[in-house]
Amino acid sequence: MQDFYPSRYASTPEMRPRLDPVLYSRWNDEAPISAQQAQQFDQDGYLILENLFSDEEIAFLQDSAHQLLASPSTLNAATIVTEPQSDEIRSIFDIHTQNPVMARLASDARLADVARFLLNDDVYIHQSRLNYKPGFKGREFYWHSDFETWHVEDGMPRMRALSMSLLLAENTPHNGPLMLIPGSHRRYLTCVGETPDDHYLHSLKKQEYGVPDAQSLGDLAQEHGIIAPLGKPGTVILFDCNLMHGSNGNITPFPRANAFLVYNAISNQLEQPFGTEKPRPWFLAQRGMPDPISIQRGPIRETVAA
Ligand code: 6CS
Ligand code: FE
Repeated sequence: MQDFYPSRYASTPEMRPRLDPVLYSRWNDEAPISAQQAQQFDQDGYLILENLFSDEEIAFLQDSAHQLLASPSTLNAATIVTEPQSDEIRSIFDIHTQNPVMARLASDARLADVARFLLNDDVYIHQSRLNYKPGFKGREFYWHSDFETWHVEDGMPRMRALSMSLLLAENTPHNGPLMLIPGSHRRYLTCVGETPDDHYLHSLKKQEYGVPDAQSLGDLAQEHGIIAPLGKPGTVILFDCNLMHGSNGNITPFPRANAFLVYNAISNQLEQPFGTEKPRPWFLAQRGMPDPISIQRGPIRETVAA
Protein backbone atom coordinates (compact mmCIF):
# COMPACT_ATOMS: atom_id res chain seq x y z
CA MET A 1 0.00 0.00 0.00
CA GLN A 2 1.45 3.41 -0.93
CA ASP A 3 2.45 5.52 2.08
CA PHE A 4 0.94 8.97 1.49
CA TYR A 5 1.99 10.21 4.93
CA PRO A 6 5.47 8.87 5.80
CA SER A 7 6.78 9.90 9.22
CA ARG A 8 9.51 8.94 11.74
CA TYR A 9 12.03 8.10 9.00
CA ALA A 10 14.18 11.23 8.62
CA SER A 11 16.43 13.23 10.91
CA THR A 12 14.57 16.47 10.21
CA PRO A 13 10.83 17.19 10.40
CA GLU A 14 8.81 18.22 7.36
CA MET A 15 5.58 20.15 6.98
CA ARG A 16 3.87 18.22 4.17
CA PRO A 17 0.55 18.93 2.41
CA ARG A 18 -2.64 17.22 3.51
CA LEU A 19 -3.71 15.06 0.55
CA ASP A 20 -7.23 14.32 1.79
CA PRO A 21 -10.37 16.43 2.20
CA VAL A 22 -11.38 17.51 5.68
CA LEU A 23 -15.13 17.72 5.05
CA TYR A 24 -16.09 14.79 2.79
CA SER A 25 -19.75 15.75 2.26
CA ARG A 26 -21.37 18.64 0.46
CA TRP A 27 -23.73 20.35 2.93
CA ASN A 28 -27.46 19.88 2.32
CA ASP A 29 -30.49 20.60 4.46
CA GLU A 30 -30.67 16.95 5.56
CA ALA A 31 -27.29 17.38 7.27
CA PRO A 32 -27.22 16.86 11.09
CA ILE A 33 -25.24 20.12 11.54
CA SER A 34 -25.62 23.61 10.12
CA ALA A 35 -23.84 24.84 7.00
CA GLN A 36 -21.87 27.20 9.24
CA GLN A 37 -20.74 24.31 11.48
CA ALA A 38 -19.71 22.27 8.43
CA GLN A 39 -17.71 25.19 7.11
CA GLN A 40 -16.06 25.76 10.51
CA PHE A 41 -15.04 22.10 10.77
CA ASP A 42 -13.48 22.27 7.30
CA GLN A 43 -11.57 25.45 8.07
CA ASP A 44 -10.61 25.04 11.76
CA GLY A 45 -10.64 21.27 12.14
CA TYR A 46 -12.92 21.14 15.19
CA LEU A 47 -16.49 21.74 16.40
CA ILE A 48 -18.05 22.22 19.82
CA LEU A 49 -21.45 20.51 20.06
CA GLU A 50 -23.54 21.48 23.09
CA ASN A 51 -26.90 20.43 24.53
CA LEU A 52 -27.00 17.15 22.64
CA PHE A 53 -27.95 15.15 25.74
CA SER A 54 -30.47 15.69 28.54
CA ASP A 55 -29.29 16.31 32.11
CA GLU A 56 -30.59 12.84 32.98
CA GLU A 57 -28.56 11.23 30.19
CA ILE A 58 -25.43 13.11 31.25
CA ALA A 59 -25.86 12.05 34.88
CA PHE A 60 -26.32 8.44 33.70
CA LEU A 61 -23.14 8.61 31.59
CA GLN A 62 -21.18 10.17 34.46
CA ASP A 63 -22.38 7.44 36.80
CA SER A 64 -21.37 4.74 34.27
CA ALA A 65 -17.91 6.32 33.96
CA HIS A 66 -17.51 6.45 37.74
CA GLN A 67 -18.48 2.77 37.96
CA LEU A 68 -15.80 1.93 35.37
CA LEU A 69 -13.17 3.87 37.34
CA ALA A 70 -14.35 2.42 40.66
CA SER A 71 -14.23 -1.23 39.57
CA PRO A 72 -11.20 -1.67 37.30
CA SER A 73 -11.04 -5.35 38.31
CA THR A 74 -14.16 -5.96 36.15
CA LEU A 75 -12.23 -4.76 33.08
CA ASN A 76 -9.54 -6.30 30.89
CA ALA A 77 -6.36 -5.26 32.74
CA ALA A 78 -4.55 -4.56 29.44
CA THR A 79 -6.98 -1.71 28.75
CA ILE A 80 -6.11 0.20 31.92
CA VAL A 81 -3.29 2.77 31.72
CA THR A 82 -2.04 4.42 34.91
CA GLU A 83 -0.24 7.72 35.33
CA PRO A 84 3.57 7.63 34.87
CA GLN A 85 4.44 8.13 38.52
CA SER A 86 1.42 6.74 40.32
CA ASP A 87 -1.21 4.03 40.23
CA GLU A 88 -3.89 6.58 39.44
CA ILE A 89 -5.89 5.53 36.39
CA ARG A 90 -5.08 7.80 33.42
CA SER A 91 -7.11 6.00 30.74
CA ILE A 92 -9.34 3.01 30.23
CA PHE A 93 -9.34 1.87 26.61
CA ASP A 94 -11.94 -0.02 24.62
CA ILE A 95 -14.81 1.22 26.77
CA HIS A 96 -17.31 0.69 23.96
CA THR A 97 -16.73 -3.08 24.01
CA GLN A 98 -16.42 -3.41 27.79
CA ASN A 99 -19.42 -1.40 28.87
CA PRO A 100 -22.95 -1.44 27.34
CA VAL A 101 -23.61 2.22 28.24
CA MET A 102 -20.47 3.36 26.41
CA ALA A 103 -21.39 1.09 23.48
CA ARG A 104 -24.79 2.76 23.33
CA LEU A 105 -23.18 6.24 23.51
CA ALA A 106 -20.83 5.40 20.63
CA SER A 107 -23.76 4.30 18.44
CA ASP A 108 -25.96 7.29 19.30
CA ALA A 109 -27.34 9.08 16.24
CA ARG A 110 -26.47 12.45 17.80
CA LEU A 111 -22.78 11.50 17.48
CA ALA A 112 -22.52 8.82 14.79
CA ASP A 113 -24.73 10.66 12.28
CA VAL A 114 -22.48 13.74 12.56
CA ALA A 115 -19.42 11.53 11.96
CA ARG A 116 -21.12 9.85 8.97
CA PHE A 117 -21.94 13.25 7.46
CA LEU A 118 -18.47 14.76 7.96
CA LEU A 119 -16.72 11.61 6.67
CA ASN A 120 -19.41 10.85 4.05
CA ASP A 121 -19.27 7.15 4.78
CA ASP A 122 -20.50 4.54 7.21
CA VAL A 123 -18.35 4.59 10.32
CA TYR A 124 -17.01 2.29 13.02
CA ILE A 125 -15.13 2.90 16.26
CA HIS A 126 -11.39 2.79 15.66
CA GLN A 127 -10.60 3.42 19.34
CA SER A 128 -12.46 4.43 22.48
CA ARG A 129 -11.15 5.47 25.85
CA LEU A 130 -12.16 7.03 29.12
CA ASN A 131 -9.62 9.79 29.77
CA TYR A 132 -9.41 10.51 33.45
CA LYS A 133 -7.09 13.26 34.60
CA PRO A 134 -7.22 12.87 38.39
CA GLY A 135 -6.93 15.88 40.64
CA PHE A 136 -3.38 16.75 41.75
CA LYS A 137 -1.78 13.84 39.83
CA GLY A 138 -3.18 14.00 36.27
CA ARG A 139 -0.21 14.44 33.97
CA GLU A 140 -0.04 16.14 30.57
CA PHE A 141 -0.66 14.77 27.08
CA TYR A 142 2.09 16.41 25.02
CA TRP A 143 1.29 17.95 21.61
CA HIS A 144 0.58 15.45 18.86
CA SER A 145 -1.48 14.61 15.79
CA ASP A 146 -3.50 11.47 16.46
CA PHE A 147 -3.40 10.58 12.77
CA GLU A 148 0.43 10.51 12.77
CA THR A 149 0.31 7.77 15.42
CA TRP A 150 -2.65 5.93 13.90
CA HIS A 151 -0.94 5.96 10.48
CA VAL A 152 2.56 4.94 11.61
CA GLU A 153 1.63 2.52 14.40
CA ASP A 154 -1.86 1.26 13.46
CA GLY A 155 -1.83 1.48 9.65
CA MET A 156 -4.65 4.01 9.12
CA PRO A 157 -4.15 4.87 5.43
CA ARG A 158 -5.90 8.22 4.94
CA MET A 159 -7.15 11.19 6.92
CA ARG A 160 -10.81 10.14 7.08
CA ALA A 161 -11.41 9.82 10.83
CA LEU A 162 -12.39 12.12 13.67
CA SER A 163 -12.49 12.11 17.47
CA MET A 164 -15.32 13.11 19.76
CA SER A 165 -14.57 13.94 23.38
CA LEU A 166 -17.69 13.98 25.55
CA LEU A 167 -16.94 15.96 28.71
CA LEU A 168 -17.98 14.07 31.83
CA ALA A 169 -16.61 16.67 34.22
CA GLU A 170 -16.36 20.44 34.03
CA ASN A 171 -13.47 21.45 31.73
CA THR A 172 -12.12 24.60 33.39
CA PRO A 173 -9.12 26.75 32.44
CA HIS A 174 -7.29 25.11 35.36
CA ASN A 175 -7.80 21.33 35.31
CA GLY A 176 -5.89 20.51 32.12
CA PRO A 177 -8.46 21.08 29.35
CA LEU A 178 -7.82 19.90 25.80
CA MET A 179 -5.82 22.50 23.82
CA LEU A 180 -6.15 22.69 20.03
CA ILE A 181 -4.29 24.57 17.30
CA PRO A 182 -7.12 25.54 14.92
CA GLY A 183 -6.25 25.03 11.26
CA SER A 184 -3.24 22.80 12.03
CA HIS A 185 -5.07 19.83 10.46
CA ARG A 186 -4.45 21.19 6.97
CA ARG A 187 -0.77 20.25 6.96
CA TYR A 188 0.94 17.01 7.95
CA LEU A 189 3.87 17.55 10.29
CA THR A 190 6.24 14.58 10.12
CA CYS A 191 8.11 13.50 13.23
CA VAL A 192 11.77 12.53 13.41
CA GLY A 193 13.19 9.38 14.84
CA GLU A 194 11.79 5.92 14.70
CA THR A 195 9.31 3.95 16.78
CA PRO A 196 10.57 1.65 19.54
CA ASP A 197 9.04 -1.86 19.78
CA ASP A 198 5.86 -1.97 21.87
CA HIS A 199 5.96 1.83 21.95
CA TYR A 200 2.41 2.01 23.27
CA LEU A 201 3.51 0.62 26.65
CA HIS A 202 5.24 3.94 27.20
CA SER A 203 3.53 6.37 24.84
CA LEU A 204 0.12 6.10 26.50
CA LYS A 205 1.68 7.27 29.75
CA LYS A 206 4.08 9.81 28.28
CA GLN A 207 4.56 10.11 24.51
CA GLU A 208 8.18 10.70 23.44
CA TYR A 209 8.17 9.40 19.84
CA GLY A 210 5.75 10.65 17.21
CA VAL A 211 6.13 13.98 18.95
CA PRO A 212 6.29 17.11 16.81
CA ASP A 213 9.42 19.30 17.05
CA ALA A 214 9.33 22.54 19.03
CA GLN A 215 10.23 24.75 16.08
CA SER A 216 7.31 23.48 13.97
CA LEU A 217 4.91 23.61 16.93
CA GLY A 218 6.00 27.18 17.54
CA ASP A 219 5.37 28.09 13.93
CA LEU A 220 1.88 26.49 13.99
CA ALA A 221 0.94 28.16 17.26
CA GLN A 222 2.30 31.50 16.05
CA GLU A 223 0.27 31.25 12.84
CA HIS A 224 -3.00 29.82 14.21
CA GLY A 225 -3.00 30.43 17.96
CA ILE A 226 -4.03 27.95 20.65
CA ILE A 227 -7.52 27.50 22.02
CA ALA A 228 -8.84 25.48 24.97
CA PRO A 229 -12.58 24.89 24.54
CA LEU A 230 -14.22 24.85 27.96
CA GLY A 231 -17.60 23.46 28.80
CA LYS A 232 -19.93 21.77 31.18
CA PRO A 233 -20.47 18.01 31.27
CA GLY A 234 -22.27 16.87 28.12
CA THR A 235 -20.33 19.19 25.83
CA VAL A 236 -18.80 17.33 22.85
CA ILE A 237 -15.49 18.50 21.41
CA LEU A 238 -15.20 17.00 17.90
CA PHE A 239 -11.90 17.27 16.04
CA ASP A 240 -10.23 16.04 12.84
CA CYS A 241 -7.78 13.14 13.16
CA ASN A 242 -4.85 15.36 12.12
CA LEU A 243 -5.52 18.39 14.34
CA MET A 244 -2.58 19.22 16.59
CA HIS A 245 -3.67 18.97 20.24
CA GLY A 246 -2.45 18.31 23.76
CA SER A 247 -3.36 19.07 27.37
CA ASN A 248 -1.56 20.26 30.48
CA GLY A 249 -1.34 18.43 33.78
CA ASN A 250 -3.98 18.85 36.46
CA ILE A 251 -2.75 20.09 39.84
CA THR A 252 -6.19 21.28 40.91
CA PRO A 253 -8.29 19.10 43.22
CA PHE A 254 -10.89 18.82 40.43
CA PRO A 255 -10.60 15.78 38.07
CA ARG A 256 -11.03 16.16 34.32
CA ALA A 257 -12.87 13.27 32.70
CA ASN A 258 -14.08 12.63 29.18
CA ALA A 259 -15.29 9.74 27.04
CA PHE A 260 -13.21 9.72 23.86
CA LEU A 261 -14.62 8.04 20.73
CA VAL A 262 -12.75 7.81 17.41
CA TYR A 263 -14.95 7.36 14.33
CA ASN A 264 -13.19 6.00 11.26
CA ALA A 265 -14.71 5.73 7.78
CA ILE A 266 -15.44 2.15 6.78
CA SER A 267 -13.48 2.80 3.55
CA ASN A 268 -10.43 3.78 5.65
CA GLN A 269 -9.95 0.52 7.51
CA LEU A 270 -6.48 -0.25 8.81
CA GLU A 271 -3.66 -1.68 6.67
CA GLN A 272 -0.37 -2.92 8.05
CA PRO A 273 1.34 -0.16 10.10
CA PHE A 274 3.29 2.22 7.88
CA GLY A 275 6.16 2.67 10.32
CA THR A 276 6.41 -0.38 12.58
CA GLU A 277 6.68 -4.13 12.15
CA LYS A 278 3.94 -5.08 14.57
CA PRO A 279 0.47 -3.52 14.78
CA ARG A 280 -0.62 -2.20 18.17
CA PRO A 281 -2.92 -4.41 20.23
CA TRP A 282 -6.65 -4.88 19.75
CA PHE A 283 -7.71 -2.42 22.47
CA LEU A 284 -5.97 0.52 20.73
CA ALA A 285 -7.18 -0.01 17.19
CA GLN A 286 -9.95 -2.11 15.70
CA ARG A 287 -8.42 -4.13 12.88
CA GLY A 288 -9.90 -6.39 10.18
CA MET A 289 -13.20 -5.75 8.39
CA PRO A 290 -15.28 -3.83 10.95
CA ASP A 291 -19.07 -3.68 10.74
CA PRO A 292 -20.58 -0.23 10.35
CA ILE A 293 -22.11 1.18 13.54
CA SER A 294 -25.81 0.41 13.84
CA ILE A 295 -27.21 3.84 14.72
CA GLN A 296 -29.34 4.01 17.87
CA ARG A 297 -31.93 6.64 18.76
CA GLY A 298 -33.83 7.55 21.91
CA PRO A 299 -32.87 8.28 25.55
CA ILE A 300 -29.69 6.45 26.46
CA ARG A 301 -30.72 4.69 29.69
CA GLU A 302 -33.90 3.27 28.16
CA THR A 303 -32.15 1.98 25.04
CA VAL A 304 -29.00 0.41 26.49
CA ALA A 305 -28.58 -3.20 25.40
CA ALA A 306 -29.18 -5.58 28.32
O1 6CS B 1 -1.94 6.65 20.77
C1 6CS B 1 -3.15 6.79 20.71
O2 6CS B 1 -3.88 6.17 19.92
C2 6CS B 1 -3.80 7.71 21.73
N1 6CS B 1 -2.90 8.70 22.23
C3 6CS B 1 -3.22 9.99 22.31
C4 6CS B 1 -2.37 10.87 23.12
N2 6CS B 1 -4.24 10.52 21.62
C5 6CS B 1 -4.90 9.64 20.66
C6 6CS B 1 -5.07 8.28 21.20
O3 6CS B 1 -6.03 8.22 22.20
FE1 FE C 1 -4.69 12.56 21.04
